[in-house]
Amino acid sequence: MRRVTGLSAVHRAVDGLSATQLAAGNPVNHYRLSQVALLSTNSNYSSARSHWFSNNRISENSSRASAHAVAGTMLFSVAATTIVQEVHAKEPVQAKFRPNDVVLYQYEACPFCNKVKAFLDYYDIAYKVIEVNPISKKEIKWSDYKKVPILTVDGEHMVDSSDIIDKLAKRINLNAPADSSSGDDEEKKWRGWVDNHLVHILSPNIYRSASEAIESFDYITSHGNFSFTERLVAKYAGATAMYFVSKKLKKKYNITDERKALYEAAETWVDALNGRDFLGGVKPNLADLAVFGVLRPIRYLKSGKDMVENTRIGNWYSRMEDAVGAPSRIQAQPE
Ligand SMILES: N[C@@H](CCC(=O)N[C@@H](CS)C(=O)NCC(=O)O)C(=O)O
Repeated sequence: MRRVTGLSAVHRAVDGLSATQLAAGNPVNHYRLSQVALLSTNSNYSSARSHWFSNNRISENSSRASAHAVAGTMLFSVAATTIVQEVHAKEPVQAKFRPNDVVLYQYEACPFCNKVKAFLDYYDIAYKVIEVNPISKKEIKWSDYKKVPILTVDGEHMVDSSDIIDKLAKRINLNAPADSSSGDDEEKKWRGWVDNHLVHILSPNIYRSASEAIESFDYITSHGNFSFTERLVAKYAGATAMYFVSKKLKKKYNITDERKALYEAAETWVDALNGRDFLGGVKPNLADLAVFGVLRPIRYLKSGKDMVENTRIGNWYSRMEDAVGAPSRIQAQPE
């Protein structure tokens, strides 16, 4: 696992937060900001104190009391630095493998799109986002494939989140021989579990009741690309429609109690970790990124909060938030 210093973690986190993201009040960013505040408190404290310490070293007249204070301060600084150094870090790609122009066509709250973003963020690959209007889909008129995510990488079109990630992994030379271990089958198995099981539990949970459906659509419409009227209509019409659709999905995927299914899935995942920090061991693998990615849009909705309160998944989720770090998203040029 790579370690980072407190200050570089703070800089990365702050750098990655654009003004719009901050203004949007994204709950994930709230979490990240509170972490940044915590980290920067420690870092500023230690650097301010070290400065103070060096000034005092110049003085010939430092008293015994101030020497004690300095010693205490240094101890604090060392302790603070040690805590900060436990941060799990991103895994930037070697410059020669880094793609130049990456554009993600997405819905902000779509679990498949968030799976791709978790990969891009963790590997620190800069990408532009085009938010697709789910009603007109005019942003993807050029494409025969009408779902999201769609990723264009230096002009190559990629579709379907798992295929996109496979292609990107190859492109950035992830599966270099030194990396391939007996863990590969396990990684594949759990990536399949995300696509074939975990994602199907999400909709029945976020649209479980009228109030949860409205909460979800409030999030979707405030983060998505909707016109003013569409936003008003979509919030209530969408919530009502999805409330009923989610009951159908429950039947289709044989789910009797959606919350129980979500908690069971979270516990199954923690069992799979088998005491490791990540399924990948000391750092996340593609299965960690997939589980994290699809859970990210629900984490701060009622269902996600319930999941963290009622299962053991919270510690792993926090480690993933640290490892994936701030978004590597960059501003798309206006057309
Ligand atoms: N298997 C695809 C599923 C993609 C998918 O179903 N995306 C949804 C959004 S979450 C979609 O675009 N649905 C069609 C629509 O909105 O019209 C993947 O993994 O990318």
